[in-house]
Amino acid sequence: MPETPETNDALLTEVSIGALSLPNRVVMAPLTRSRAKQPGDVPTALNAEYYSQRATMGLIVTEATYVSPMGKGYGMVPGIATDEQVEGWRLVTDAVHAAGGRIFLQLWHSGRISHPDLLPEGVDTPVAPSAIKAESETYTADGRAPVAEPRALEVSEIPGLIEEWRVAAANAKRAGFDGAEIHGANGYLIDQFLRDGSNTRTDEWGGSIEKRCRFALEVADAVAGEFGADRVGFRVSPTGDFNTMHDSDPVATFSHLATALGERGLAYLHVVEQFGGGPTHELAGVVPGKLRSAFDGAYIANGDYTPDRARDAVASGRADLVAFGRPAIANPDLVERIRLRAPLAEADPATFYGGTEAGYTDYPTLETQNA
Ligand code: 8OZ
Repeated sequence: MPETPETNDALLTEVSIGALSLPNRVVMAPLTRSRAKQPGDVPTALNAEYYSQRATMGLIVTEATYVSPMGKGYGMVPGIATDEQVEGWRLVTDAVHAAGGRIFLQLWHSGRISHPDLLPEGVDTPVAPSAIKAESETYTADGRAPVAEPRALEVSEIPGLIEEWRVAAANAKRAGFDGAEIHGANGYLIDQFLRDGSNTRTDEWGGSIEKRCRFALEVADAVAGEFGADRVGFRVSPTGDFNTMHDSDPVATFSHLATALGERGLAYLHVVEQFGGGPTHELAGVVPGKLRSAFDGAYIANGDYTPDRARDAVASGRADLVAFGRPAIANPDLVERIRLRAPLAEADPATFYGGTEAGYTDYPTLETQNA
């Protein structure tokens, strides 16, 4: 009998990561869509519909979700800090589970990537390891705006910040998530501590690689304390320059971090190998292999992957799973299209951030498109 496509597709084999058994290796990448209910930054039934439409993907990682109002980096993004937000997320987890899926909440603090209009009443200045402004733009209800200059965190404030991540993880558990992904990528607070372009501290939270990794590892311990390490993942972008990020030695910095996260028994390391459409770092070809061998757990690759490149990465052992961003926006039935080797629809950037169902829940499946 001829082999059917699915029997030889490396992306469509089962895999265990940490405490979870997944039916395939296709991950929905975390994607900011800025459609939470205002005021309050609360997830709604529309968000539940969007995620549940995508429940055939082996694992869904939600959009970046702030752990505290000081960590809100863009307009209309959701949080996991209030009871109303927990109840909103409960709609999402119930809908995804009813559709047979699994979903992790991405826990996030944007640090210096923020703006006075996004911060709590009376606060004008975002926080960061060091008072170094990024050359980035954010968006508020009034449109695009440069991010503010941050102030450097006092040593005395840092334990309270880690506690916010722990509370957020407890809230995520209460909301019914299967686990949490810690956002340590793309130039937000954790990444600002990790890399020496944004962390110039000379106390116990900066300087050596060990000290720059301390914040990330204490957050990982706090989140793992709530969910169990085998339900926690961690996302990094070692060679990404988004949000004015730079490190003098990404191999050393991120190998140290990956080893330490592996020792803690985290379920997976999620690596942004290439930022969508961005420039390629001179070490982009080297770092993934180093991190894959440093980390004792599953490796999720991300960054401009097509199904063919993803199959190749899994079949060759370079990755255990692959996370898709833009293809997951435009193809709710991405897994079925991979199975059939059908063409993928293109996502429309005009509807990435903000708005309602247009460009959000109205992308057709092969079945609805041909009906
Ligand atoms: C682009 C626009 C808005 C948010 C990230 C949270 O890079 C983001 C993000 C990116 O992780």
